[in-house]
Amino acid sequence: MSRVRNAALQSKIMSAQDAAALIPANSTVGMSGFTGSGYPKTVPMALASRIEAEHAAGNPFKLKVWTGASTGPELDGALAKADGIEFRLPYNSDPIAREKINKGEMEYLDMHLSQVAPAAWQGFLGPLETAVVEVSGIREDGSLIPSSSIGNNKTWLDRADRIILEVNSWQNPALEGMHDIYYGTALPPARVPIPLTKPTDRIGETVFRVDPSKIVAIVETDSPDRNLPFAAPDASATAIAGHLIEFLQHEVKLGRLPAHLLPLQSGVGNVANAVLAGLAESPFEQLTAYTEVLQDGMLDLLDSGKLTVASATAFSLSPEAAADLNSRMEQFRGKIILRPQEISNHPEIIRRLGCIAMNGLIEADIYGNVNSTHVMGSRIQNGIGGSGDFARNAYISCFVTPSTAKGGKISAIVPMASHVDHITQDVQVIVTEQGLADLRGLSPKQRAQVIIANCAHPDYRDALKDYYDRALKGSYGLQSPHLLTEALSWHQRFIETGSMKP
Ligand code: 0RQ
Repeated sequence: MSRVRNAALQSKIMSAQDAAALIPANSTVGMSGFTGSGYPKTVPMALASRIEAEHAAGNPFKLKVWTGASTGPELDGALAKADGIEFRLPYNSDPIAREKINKGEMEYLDMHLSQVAPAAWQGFLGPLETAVVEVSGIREDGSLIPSSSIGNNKTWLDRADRIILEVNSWQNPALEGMHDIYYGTALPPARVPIPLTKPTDRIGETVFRVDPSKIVAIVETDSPDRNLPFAAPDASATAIAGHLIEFLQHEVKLGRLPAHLLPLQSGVGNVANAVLAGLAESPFEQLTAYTEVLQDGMLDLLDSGKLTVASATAFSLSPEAAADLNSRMEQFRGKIILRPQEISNHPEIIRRLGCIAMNGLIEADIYGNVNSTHVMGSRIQNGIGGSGDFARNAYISCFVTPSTAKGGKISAIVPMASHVDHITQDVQVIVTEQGLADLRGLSPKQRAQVIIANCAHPDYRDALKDYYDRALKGSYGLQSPHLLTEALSWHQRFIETGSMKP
């Protein structure tokens, strides 16, 4: 049976090629998709072919592409390969697009994920000509059943001049009812409190409302979300998880955290996923999550009953976990709520709920400034994603990382961060496999000592201590001592020699 249950809309069903032909050249497209789930799969591929043909004919054709977060190879990969993206926001992890950005061939605006929808409404991002959104079905009344991510879809559907829908029958119909689309956001001065006080609260509707006259095409698909597998937790990730869990247990013992903790937020990446695997082995029970993405580790926690409920905006699953979830969606229905990213990441709610934030990092400096995005200060890795939304507003903001990268050639703890996403005030706990630095209540110089002693790798610890000791003598000021001619020399050495080691 067709997933397009509205009789009038059935007349809009067409091929991906015909749908892609409706997208104006050199315009802005708002695509669905968040961390490899719920992104359109056939229209972007057809669009990429069209762009290649236009380029071959000598015609300029580049798009501004807005999404929820990262998508998949059929979207970012295909469009970037076709040189079809002039400007991209707000978060990317596609390797082809990353390369184009780092070669200066694509403009990339890396935004806090909670701020994208408001910025679109405020008009700061310019007009949105077309929305291309994957849904898992269209109901008889024309309302849309969301797919495996919500992201910015509500905003794209509301703001775009025209809408192209991909109705993906690969997605389990049991997704229906899992979503909570809040229609109460407004611009100041009409903004009101968001009535969400527990991760389990439902404050909206299970479907998207849409103006049917704006729907110009519907493409039926049957394609899996294509996400990358997670690396199995190694000894380093397991040690990081161990330190963090010991810290949380200690906080409970001191009465600074409730026995069932506070709603957990866990970021993207292998290390964050490993921490979740560690929680599955921990004595904690009846946990909750108010987070952005549900990774394999979150599903395992839900499965084991350790986690009672998880609120997020998207799944971010390995292919195996995605297939497993898809085959057992009913079992998870009462335990998962997917919301728009402006709600999953809303500072007001994160602060109210008191989330425990756990995110990855590229590097941290001895004062606890964190770089989550730029390798050697200039090469984008992924983007800030939701880490800033959570880090600034969390009850406790933790960052997790191996103490070295690239086989030990790079220290994740450096004298001065080569780029800063999270200022020292937003960073309360740093964990590496070496140990944990609890920075709460510490001044910059106190922080430096704890970070160097607890988090740095032994190969780099003495050099960091030496730098800090000399900075104490030679710095212009002694609040956050630095030797400016030397502060970024480790990065320069890596660029020149392939290693930060002297
Ligand atoms: O590179 O893939 O070439 O091997 O970064 O590193 O150690 O596997 O760690 O997967 O946990 O990712 C910060 C990137 C960590 C991620 C980051 C290289 C390393 C490897 C991955 P390779 P690991 P993870 C909510 C939260 C920002 C967004 C965020 C991230 C690759 O956590 O993108 O937190 N965070 N969102 O070699 C050079 C260093 C490096 C380095 C790591 N110091 N120098 N390369 N790498 N450290 C979710 C969303 O917002 C959607």
